[in-house]
Amino acid sequence: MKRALVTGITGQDGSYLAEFLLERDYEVHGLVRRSSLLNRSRIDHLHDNPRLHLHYGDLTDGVSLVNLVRMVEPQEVYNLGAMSHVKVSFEMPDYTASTNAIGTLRLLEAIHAARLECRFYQASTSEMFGSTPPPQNEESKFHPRSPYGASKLQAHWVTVNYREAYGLFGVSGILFNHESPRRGENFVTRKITKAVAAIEAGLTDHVELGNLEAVRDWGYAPEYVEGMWRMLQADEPTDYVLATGVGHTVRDFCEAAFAHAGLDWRDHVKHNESFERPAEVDALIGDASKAEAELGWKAGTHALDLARLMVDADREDVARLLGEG
Ligand code: NAP
Ligand code: G4F
Repeated sequence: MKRALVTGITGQDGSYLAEFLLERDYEVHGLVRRSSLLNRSRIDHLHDNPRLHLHYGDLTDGVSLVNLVRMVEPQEVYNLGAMSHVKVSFEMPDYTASTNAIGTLRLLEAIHAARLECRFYQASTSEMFGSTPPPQNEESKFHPRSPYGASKLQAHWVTVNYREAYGLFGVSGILFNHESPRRGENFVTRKITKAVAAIEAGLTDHVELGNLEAVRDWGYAPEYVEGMWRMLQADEPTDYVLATGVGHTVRDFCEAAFAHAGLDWRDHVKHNESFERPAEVDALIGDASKAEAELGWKAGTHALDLARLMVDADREDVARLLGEG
């Protein structure tokens, strides 16, 4: 039985990855942060699985990482934990760098110090490309536009460095935006689909958004976690882009989500400049041909289908809440 350690297991991707690994008979160890209220709703349904083990720790606490790596002795480590919100990273740059950049270094050093034969996945991001025009692939220039993007770029290079310096099987997965009904509620897709469901149910009449012109390449999170796993099963460690290859504006996503409920987005979307960023990433559209050729990975769900799928899931949530009321 393989043992995997997953940081960020309570997040969108961590929850899908935990499901995926448990289905493949892995023993899964997840790092969870202490909080005053339990924050595990995305993995509650896995709670009774005897192969799932949760441990307190934090990417800002090197000792917890050293102890955890020594205790678990994982064959695969997936470093998904991060302060993952681009706008918030402008408000918390120090914490963002400590968690995302130095946290990755702490984890890699814990693995190196334990002299473990273990494969390491780093959750890198298309935000590292920043202002480089699309299409972006593994060879494109990095030019991050936020403390988040810069922190992830440092983590990317640290992963490459441990691969080159110590022969670690370290992989940096450069993933473009991927969404799902489990997406955090303050990312734009989920904010929109949740608003559509609430407006349809008469709970509110509008949603406030920032820049509608940004272009993103939105894929479906469960497909992307399979791509992460495939990267760690490859013969050689290298870096891969995962993306759908199709770009849409935030406006397009709004239009599709509202239209799915028979609504016109222009009647319900208000502009609020406080949701704009000090520096925007205008367009991210990925070229995942390397992942397709070497891993047999290809995105199957595209943005506008995703908008409909997420609206349906949020409708069910609203119906359940109203039923309970
Ligand atoms: P997410 O839903 O925001 O989940 C982030 C996870 O990191 C949560 O489990 C969170 O714990 C944990 N975390 C935050 N700070 C931590 C710390 N100091 N120590 C330990 N854990 C910490 O993010 P996601 O969408 O699943 O993304 C997963 C990873 O992929 C992230 O690294 C993200 O930056 C990267 N990524 C995401 C996308 C995307 O489109 N989703 C694209 C490219 C890269 P709590 O639950 O306690 O907050
Ligand atoms: O949904 P977003 O916040 O995602 P963003 O900034 O692209 O970052 C996500 O994808 C990255 C991969 O490229 C990940 F690394 C990162 O962790 C995260 O998962 O914003 C998408 C776009 C932006 O251009 C933003 O300016 O939507 C625009 N937007 C417009 N109004 C808004 C809003 N974004 C948010 N969050 N909230 C708004 O009201």
